[in-house]
Amino acid sequence: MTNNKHVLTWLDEMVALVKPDKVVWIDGSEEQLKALRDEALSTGEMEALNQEELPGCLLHRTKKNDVARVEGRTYICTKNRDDAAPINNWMETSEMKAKLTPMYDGVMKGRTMYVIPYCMGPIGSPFSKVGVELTDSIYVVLNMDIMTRMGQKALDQLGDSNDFVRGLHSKADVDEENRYIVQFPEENTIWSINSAYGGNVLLGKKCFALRIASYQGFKEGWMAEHMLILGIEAPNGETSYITAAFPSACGKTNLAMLIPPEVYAQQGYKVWTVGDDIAWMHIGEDGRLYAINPEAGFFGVAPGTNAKSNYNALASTKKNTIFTNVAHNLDNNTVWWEGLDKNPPVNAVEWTGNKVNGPEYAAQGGKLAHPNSRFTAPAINCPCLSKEFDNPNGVPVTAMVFGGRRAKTAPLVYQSFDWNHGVYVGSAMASETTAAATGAVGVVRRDPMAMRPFCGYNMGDYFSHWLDMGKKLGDKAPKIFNVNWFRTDDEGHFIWPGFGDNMRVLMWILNRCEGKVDAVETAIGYLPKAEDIDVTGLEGEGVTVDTVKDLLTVDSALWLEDCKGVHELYDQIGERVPAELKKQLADLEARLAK
Ligand code: GTP
Ligand code: SPV
Ligand code: MN
Repeated sequence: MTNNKHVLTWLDEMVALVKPDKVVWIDGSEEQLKALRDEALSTGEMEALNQEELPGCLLHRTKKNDVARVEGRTYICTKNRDDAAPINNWMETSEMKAKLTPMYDGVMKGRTMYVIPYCMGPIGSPFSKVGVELTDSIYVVLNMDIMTRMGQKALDQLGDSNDFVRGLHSKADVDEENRYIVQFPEENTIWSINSAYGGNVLLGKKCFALRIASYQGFKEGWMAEHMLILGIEAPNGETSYITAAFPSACGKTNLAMLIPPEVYAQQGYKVWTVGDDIAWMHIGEDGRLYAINPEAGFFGVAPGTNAKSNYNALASTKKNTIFTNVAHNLDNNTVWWEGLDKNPPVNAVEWTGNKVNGPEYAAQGGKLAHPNSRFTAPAINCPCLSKEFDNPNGVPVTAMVFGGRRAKTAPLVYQSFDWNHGVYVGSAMASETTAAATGAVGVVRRDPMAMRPFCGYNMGDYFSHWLDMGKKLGDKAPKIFNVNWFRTDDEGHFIWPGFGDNMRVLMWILNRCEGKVDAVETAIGYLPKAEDIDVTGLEGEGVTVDTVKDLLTVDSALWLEDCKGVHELYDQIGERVPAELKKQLADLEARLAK
């Protein structure tokens, strides 16, 4: 399929290491994919679902010990410690290779190795980059087919170039004690072993498009961010684009596909999805920042997805989708998860593979689907997919938004004073942890720019890179905002209705960017006047201007306490934290103390 000697030489080396019985090049043809699906069905790796209701859809269950990213076993390996540590797990490059090489030695004996050439970003885009993933998992091949532009076209894009990411994955024994997800950014290389789940093994996604790409962006002057990209089309036909960074399972897919509330739909506003998880951003010829989505599909959280909360996401999963760790509804051979509807199937197989009576099981507090169960859906299925999805130049970014789950501190929305202050706001992000990674759920942790698990180099250098990008962009830089959909009342209920209604906040953001609306200058940034967030149509849900006022309150004592957490983070990152950000923090504390 290729004469690229860099690819072939590396492949020979890896084959000699893992010693597969057979090597199969993935060309991306439907014929080859069909044969692989049939094979996975025959071995039970996949189950076919109701082909009338869910044509082309498959169900997969992972091992119980392999259901999420494993941050504790994810490493960034560089020659020098300070180039990756201390936020990342670090090990010196050759030391890690020496540790893993015996684990890979002969690991594919008796197995087939699939060679997957794939392209992150539209084929033909100057901003796209190619990777090759070697894997012993058909599940990986079928998911990569949905998530990336895969096969011969990726090799054509690469040509003779040596600029490709070398990914080696083996599920091995799916042994969690020997699970490693390792990035070598200085060598464009990823080694993943002993997992067969999502972000650990679909190497184009977090491993390449964020960890390796963030380092490439640092070296080459662009940005790889954990951000959705959406367009809001005004009644006059003009579309403005917003990118937003929220930590895992904090609402990117939902926001990217939101359905405008009646008050905006009536006027002719439309929302278009460009991406739901990752944005690669470059400065364009006109000096503005342009974003592409490097992915071709959505690896979305299933629980909570329903026709009301996210119609577009649900619609995206109706054909050619792979479901992982959801419940199997045996009554009609479809799938179910918590929050799809209120009726768990009576005749069900829960996500670990046991037959259960759904309603009884749920009544006892059992979860039929794993909280981090996911769908892998082709982007082309999405009813609101932007017509710019394949635009090789990307879309111009008007506003950037940061956000997380904060029960108390952060207001519904505020705007940073300027780019550098906005970088501070991103660096100070914190969120309650979710099921997207293994470990405790609901603990507040600092997650700068939602990149804590995904930054492929020193976080201090990463902050400097953000500040540098702002210098280059000058007055063409996007405006930076912070949002929080997750404030709770005294009973722990979310106060803001969220989902589609988040558009009300996005409209304030765009109005600010267009200079159409005033704001109140406060210690933390510019806050909206409550009446400038349109709540028309929310009366039924008890949301009024007073609710918005409540959501916009800022408790200085809580904020000063929170600043301590930022100090701790900066201390932990150490000397590479830019002086500018330390000054921003000191200035904020001074304003709050007044
Ligand atoms: P990753 O794929 O892990 O990066 O997650 P994500 O950021 O795309 O999050 P997603 O949109 O899948 O949402 C995760 C969870 O947050 C789901 O359970 C949603 O129902 C919930 N959620 C999303 N948006 C909102 C919102 O506006 N309000 C509330 N209360 N919950 C939300
Ligand atoms: C996330 O955790 O941010 C995800 C899912 O998007 S995974 O691909 O597993 O990283
Ligand atoms: Mn994500």
